[in-house]
Amino acid sequence: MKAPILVIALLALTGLAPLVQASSQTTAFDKSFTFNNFTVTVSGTITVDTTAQTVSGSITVTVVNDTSGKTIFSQTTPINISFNTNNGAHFILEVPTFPATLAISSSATGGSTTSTSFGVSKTPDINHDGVINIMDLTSIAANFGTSNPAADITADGTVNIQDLTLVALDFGDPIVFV
Ligand SMILES: [Ca+2]
Repeated sequence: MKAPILVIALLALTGLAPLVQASSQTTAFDKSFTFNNFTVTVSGTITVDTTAQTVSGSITVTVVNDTSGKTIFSQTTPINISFNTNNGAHFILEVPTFPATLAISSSATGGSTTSTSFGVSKTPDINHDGVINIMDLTSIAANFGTSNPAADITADGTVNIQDLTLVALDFGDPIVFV
């Protein structure tokens, strides 16, 4: 007598499943950060598809010089990134500001809820070869304890464990040039 009940239960679950968790969800965001005398604003819309394993959408990055009040950078960039681990992608938005190239370390995660997170620093691609790898970790190590601004990517005045940790966190991540 249990079998029919099980069938009904399974049918009910099958009907509910698509409502509980869609594979593709879109989220909007608008966040501002203060870094190294700049105000950096990151806004846009991102869709995370956990079936296709893609992150897509567009992100607008605006950088204002806090001293002059002038907008020194403003650009909207399309995002199309594939991922094959976890429920989302981690990527770097590289912003061609002068004298330091800024980077926005970005995460977009799907699943039951879609979320984004961002953090601003100088670019962790210290030698500017388009990849974040052992060469960049070596640059941090070689300048450890100094005030070399190229390796002080957190801009706190000293090349230290925080810079090393940031490069390690961003290691191998795709770089999107905005
Ligand atoms: Ca590099």
